[in-house]
Parts: sequence; structure tokens; C-alpha cells
Amino acid sequence: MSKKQREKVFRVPMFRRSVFWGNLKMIGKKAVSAAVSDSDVMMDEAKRRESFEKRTDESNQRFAETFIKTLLSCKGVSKEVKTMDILRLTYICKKIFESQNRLVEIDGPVRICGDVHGQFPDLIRLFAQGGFPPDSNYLFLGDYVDRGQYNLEVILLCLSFKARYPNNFIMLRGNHEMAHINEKYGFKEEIMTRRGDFAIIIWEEFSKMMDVMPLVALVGGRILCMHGGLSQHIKSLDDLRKLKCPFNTEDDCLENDILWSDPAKVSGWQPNPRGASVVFGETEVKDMCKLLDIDLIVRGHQVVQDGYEFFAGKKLVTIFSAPHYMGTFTNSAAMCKVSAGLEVSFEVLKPEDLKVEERKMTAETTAAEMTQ
Ligand SMILES: [Mn+2]
Repeated sequence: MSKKQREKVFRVPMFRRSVFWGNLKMIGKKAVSAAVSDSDVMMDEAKRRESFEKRTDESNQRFAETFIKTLLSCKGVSKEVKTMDILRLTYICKKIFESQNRLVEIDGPVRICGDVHGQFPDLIRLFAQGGFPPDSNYLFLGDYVDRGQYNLEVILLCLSFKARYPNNFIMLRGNHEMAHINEKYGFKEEIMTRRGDFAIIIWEEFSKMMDVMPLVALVGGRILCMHGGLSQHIKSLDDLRKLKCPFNTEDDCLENDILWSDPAKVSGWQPNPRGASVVFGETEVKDMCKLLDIDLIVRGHQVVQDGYEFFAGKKLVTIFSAPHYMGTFTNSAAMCKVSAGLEVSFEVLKPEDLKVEERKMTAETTAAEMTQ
């Protein structure tokens, strides 16, 4: 397929929210009644693996393209998302994550996005603003799932971009990409509600894939990116190249700090009020930049009013990409745009694009219709 044709297939001309919301309802309904095929293969992990291993890279790429088209065009009406396809996509991405480095080293240009938390229409708005892959490269900082209402659509669209463009679409792990967290905050419940008999297998396969997602990325050798923040266990970039995978999510360890820690107006490393990991002050940020010889730390994990917020004399920036977070905040969403020459700028989606009340109502109506 020529580049021109491919762009034509993936380009979504303009995000029209009424049409989109309408179509989204249909995906939800269809997913609930998703037809089941190959049920014995689906039930047996060894048989599943055998059937997925047989597929060529070309076949997997075509599969990912179809998945992207289904999710973007919202033709969920005629092209329902089958359980077997979800399992295949998680399998393909697990293999990709395992084959890539623990510290993902990439160059600009790239757009860095923070937490999305199941807000699928807003994820589409981000892509509409920044350019749909492969027109732009992306680096997501984790927390695709939980809290929001379209966790499945968000994680599936991101994974299908990952499967199709493994080197240009980077997905880091957030603290919600952990089974013991997302069984409490919405993702597991959404799967159980929407996916019927095979729901638990789907959730387990998502969990196995999440266990091997990378935790850190380095852009142009100068910009360090992660979901939560720093750790006093980081002594060199090599420590980040040797991160454990998978790791014990119960441990007080470097890996958990990267997923959980926060910057705060404190001195030194202090216990985190979240009850997990630590908070760290401006001095720790500046010292870490010197130690690792980097210019900037980009992280997500906290809602910030303007979508981005600097800390420690612009040595650290928090990015949050779920506008109107949970329908209760009035925050903007932002993307951090890094050029080929590593210049940093921000693209902001302001809340006025969609009034809070209007948005809340639509979301509630949609949710009600989906569970009928
Ligand atoms: Mn988080």
C-alpha cells in the first residue's frame, strides 16, 4: 500500500463530537454481545499461543491496520471487536514490549502525552490535534485505563497503533497498568460488564501484557520520561537500562518509585501521602539532571489545571492529557511537543471546547444506554 493510500485510510477529517458520541454508543452495544468463535482455542492458553505464533509479521500488521480502522471509523456496527482479536492484539504487543529495551531511547520529533484514563473521545481529540499516527510520533506516559468510561477503546486503539508502528508509537506503563490497581478502579469492572463469558481471560491477558511494558524513555539522550517520577535508587542511566521486568509490584523498589512518586515542595525524599513510594523536592530534581546529564524530566500521574506544569526551574514538567478529568475537574489537557532539535513546546486542549455540564450529560446518557 502506498503512503498516500495509507494516509487516506487513517485520516479522520475532523472530529465531530455528536457523530462520534453516537457511533461510540454502537461500539459499546456491539461489544457487549460480541460473537464468540474458536471458543476452545480461546480457553486454552497454549493453543492460543500456538495459533498466534503461526501468524507472520505482515499478517499482524494488516490485523493491526484493520483494528485501527474499526476503532477510528466506529464501524463497530458491522465490524465488532471479537474476543479472539483482543487476545491476539495483547499477545502481539506483549512480544513487542519484550523485544524492546527497558529504557526506550528515541529521537525527536515526538509528542509526549500524559494520563488518558479511559477518556476515548478526548484521546481522539488529541490525535486530531497532533496528527494521527504515522503522521506524528507519540510517547504516552501511562494510565490509559481506570476512572474513565472507555478504557477498552483507549487501550485497544493505543495497542493497535503500537502493533502497527512499534518504533514510532511508544507506550510506557503507568501505576494503573497493574492488575491489583485496575481491578479496583474501573478497568476490570468494565471488561466484566462488557465482554461476557471470556471477560476474565481478557483481563488476565491484558495484565500479562502490562507486566512487560517499559517504564522509562529517553528522548534525544536529554529528556527523561516516566509516569510517576524519580527514585533515590537511580544512580545512573544504566540503572534504568537494567530495570527488572516483570517486577514485584508490592516491593519498595526503583521500579515502583518510577510508577508512583511525585514532585512536591519538600526537601529530600519523603513518604508519599498516596501511601506508596516517595515525594521529592526541587533539589532532588536538579541533582538528578546533573547526575544523569539530562535537561528535562517529563512525567504524568497528577492532574494539573493547564494540562502542563513546570517544577524545579523548568527541569521537570507534569503532563496530563485527560481534560475535564472524571467529569468533575475543569482542567485542560496538554501534549508536550519535542522537535527534532529537542525544542520543547506545548499544545493545549482547553476545556471550553466542550462545556462541562454538556459533557457530563452526554457521558451519563451514553453509559446508561451501553449497559441496557
Ligand atoms: Mn498515575
